[in-house]
Amino acid sequence: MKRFIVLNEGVVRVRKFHRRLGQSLVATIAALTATVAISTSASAGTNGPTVYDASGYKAYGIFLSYGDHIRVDDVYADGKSAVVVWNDPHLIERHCWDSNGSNNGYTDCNYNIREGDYVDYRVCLGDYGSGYIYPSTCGRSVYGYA
Ligand SMILES: [Ca+2]
Ligand SMILES: [Ca+2]
Repeated sequence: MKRFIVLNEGVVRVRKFHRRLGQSLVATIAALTATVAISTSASAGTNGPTVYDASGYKAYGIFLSYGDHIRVDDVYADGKSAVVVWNDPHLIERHCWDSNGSNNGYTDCNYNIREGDYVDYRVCLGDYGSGYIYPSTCGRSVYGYA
């Protein structure tokens, strides 16, 4: 406002200033809108909780919104692998397996999911070779937002 008063000396300068002010306001609003849009989608990203298989101690998984990672960890030596079963927003079932043995750290699956998309997932036990997942071993479904 102070700057406006200082520039309010000649009509031409004021007009120029108004034009510039208009442009900068448009630019500012555009920038603010972009910021809001970015922060909205960024804040929409929400990690999901850690989930366990039905037994509660043989496998666990998690969804991390930053970078769209799903982690799965086989923590029980029983010849079965751990697998996070998740659905993308098109309800296509996808799998993230820890098939390299138990108790040796999680396996990270790196996806690229559209910002704000809903991801629901659960962790189960299965046979990686055949791809068979034992339905009764699946824990509860939870969700996060990419
Ligand atoms: Ca296992
Ligand atoms: Ca493993």
